Amino acid sequence: MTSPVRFERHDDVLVIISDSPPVNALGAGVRDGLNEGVSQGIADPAIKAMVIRCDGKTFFAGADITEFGKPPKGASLQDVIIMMDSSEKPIVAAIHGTALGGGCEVALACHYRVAVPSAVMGLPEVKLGLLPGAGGTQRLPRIVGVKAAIEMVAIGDPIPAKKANEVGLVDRVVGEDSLEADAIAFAREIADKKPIPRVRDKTVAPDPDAVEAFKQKHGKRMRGFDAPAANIACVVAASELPFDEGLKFERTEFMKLMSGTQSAAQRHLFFAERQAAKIDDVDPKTTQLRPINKVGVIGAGTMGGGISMNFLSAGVPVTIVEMQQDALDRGTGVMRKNYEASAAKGRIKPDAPEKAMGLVTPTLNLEDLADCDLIIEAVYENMDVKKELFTKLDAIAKPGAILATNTSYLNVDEIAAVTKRPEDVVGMHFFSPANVMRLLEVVRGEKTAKDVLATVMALAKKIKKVAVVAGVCHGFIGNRMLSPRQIEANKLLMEGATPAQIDKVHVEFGMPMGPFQMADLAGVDIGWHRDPNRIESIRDALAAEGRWGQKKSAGYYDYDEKRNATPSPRALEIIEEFRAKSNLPKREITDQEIVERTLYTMVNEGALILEEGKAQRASDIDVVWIMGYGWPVYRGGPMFWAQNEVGLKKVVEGLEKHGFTVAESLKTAAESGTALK
Ligand code: T1G
Repeated sequence: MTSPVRFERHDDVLVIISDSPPVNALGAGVRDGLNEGVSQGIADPAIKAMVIRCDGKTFFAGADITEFGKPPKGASLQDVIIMMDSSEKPIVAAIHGTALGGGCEVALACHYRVAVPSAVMGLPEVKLGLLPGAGGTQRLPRIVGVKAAIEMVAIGDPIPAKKANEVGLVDRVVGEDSLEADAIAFAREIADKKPIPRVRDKTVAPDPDAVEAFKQKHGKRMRGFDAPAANIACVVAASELPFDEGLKFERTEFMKLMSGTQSAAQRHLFFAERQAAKIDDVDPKTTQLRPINKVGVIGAGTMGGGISMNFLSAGVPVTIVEMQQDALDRGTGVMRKNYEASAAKGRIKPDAPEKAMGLVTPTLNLEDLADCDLIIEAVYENMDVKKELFTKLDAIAKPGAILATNTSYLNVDEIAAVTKRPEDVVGMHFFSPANVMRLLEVVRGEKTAKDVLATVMALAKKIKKVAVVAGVCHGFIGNRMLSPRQIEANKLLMEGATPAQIDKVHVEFGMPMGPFQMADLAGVDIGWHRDPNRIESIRDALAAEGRWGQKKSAGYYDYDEKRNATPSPRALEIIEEFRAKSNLPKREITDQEIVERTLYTMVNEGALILEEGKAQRASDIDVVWIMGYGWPVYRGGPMFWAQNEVGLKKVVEGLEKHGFTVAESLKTAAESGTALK
């Protein structure tokens, strides 16, 4: 098999080129090729310097993640890097695209680095539950210092070439279109410079204050993760240990993470997120997408405004429709305020709010949507209301316009059936706040056309959403699994558990909040029948007493003016009063029972969803729950967690112990030791 790495001699400079699409991942072939190329350059007396670069869209974007967990093949990245580092002839890294992870470490092992302006460099291993395993945690701080290094490795975001040049990570920013020529010229410039600069020869001063400050600032987002602390420990080691001992420390910490469940979960998510974008029976390469140059959004409330912002931020004009002028003004006002708040925090450019709002056309007339390529409704969650609206849209929208509903639960086929164009109807279920949450459930109706699906999936990527295709069923994927969790949580209250106990189990598990904290946030009165005399559940009893959650400073919990929650004696009284009426015996509930009844039941529902074909694959379900509900990334999603952390046999036993009917596919998978697909 031909090597993905070739060598080209330019007089006294040897250029070593990797051509391994899609991202020049440092797989065995690339490592062997690098090894061979550098060895040749060192051995060849005519060669005075070397340049390493990549063809395609990027410099090495890291180790080949698909190789992890498999028997190692070819030269190890560590060995290649040691050989590069020790070379008596200078090596120049010529960087474009995304020099990430092992790619950045290869660049750090070079003696010089040049980059095009659009290049970025980073060590994102922490996002995979890992740390740079080829010297990155030891070399990076020796260039940029402890403070900057911790930011880069413990958060994992890349930095642009200009910034890299400012902090010394890149020696020169060269021409965007003349990387190779400029890198060769640079190599000639430095070929005879002595001593050859080796990052390993530098030292880095300890900076305990920076370490402490980082932990203070980012402690919350690091909660539950193993990798961030390990990355920080390695950077600290770089400031305290000689280089080779620091390398050993890094290796030990790397192997600990690599063998843990968290990294397996985070690597699973990396591929799951990309897999979710693929529709098994729709080939994006042969499917002509519909052009989406103008979007219509009906409803300027929280959802409609948030949905609109996604398109406006991507530069797509939006016509936003409301029934009343004051609602329209309020909606666009909230959008402007959100943009201005982001600009004030430096999250977007100062002129971004004006640019985005300049693309909005507010109107009270549905007819103004006639020229839109995609119309998304975010009106009241009621089937009659939606049907009436889609009947009107069918008459107004131009031929070929995609008609999307943002419904969270309702039957998309039923909505499509009122139109003469069911093939143009699709569900686009955004998650609140719609301009923040990355998940988009794309609900595929029975008649939804393939080009409509492909168009919406491509559009999702453009507006930076992670789209997952769901089939038509009550609650699609995410909310359908939320349902058994809520039912069991409510039953557990009736049997003696408290909101605080149940929520604590979920928060300690890694969820951002538990079921009752979520109810108070969303509103205890959401979906309530509004009859204070009709008390059929604990929720009714709370709502009847005006305990509607955070917005009323009282729900399942009491809230102070800063919305800090404390267990509520009154809520516990209400629960006890209602419970007593049911004659249900009150008993001690264990945390394990709460896990089994609220989380195992979610997995069971996920198995049913797969059986019914309402999700394409188990990993899609994981993506939904991580991106839409805050399932802890380091547990890989409900289906991954059940299979890899708990074990399906244990899940089935737990469900049967509490009398649940176990999904056939779950039982079969548990018995046969296979995975849910
Ligand atoms: N290994 C294997 N495959 C990879 C890959 C990688 N590192 N990166 C991307 N791919 C695949 C991806 O699955 C997809 O495949 C295709 O390439 C295009 O990716 C020792 C241990 C580089 C910014 O974490 O961040 O180095 O779906 O859709 O949007 O210290 O890919 O087409 O079949 O994402 O243009 C560290 C991970 C690894 C970088 C490009 N490196 N990659 O984004 O394309 S660990 C990373 C990315 C490591 C060392 C440690 C992005 C990208 P398919 P894509 P993109």
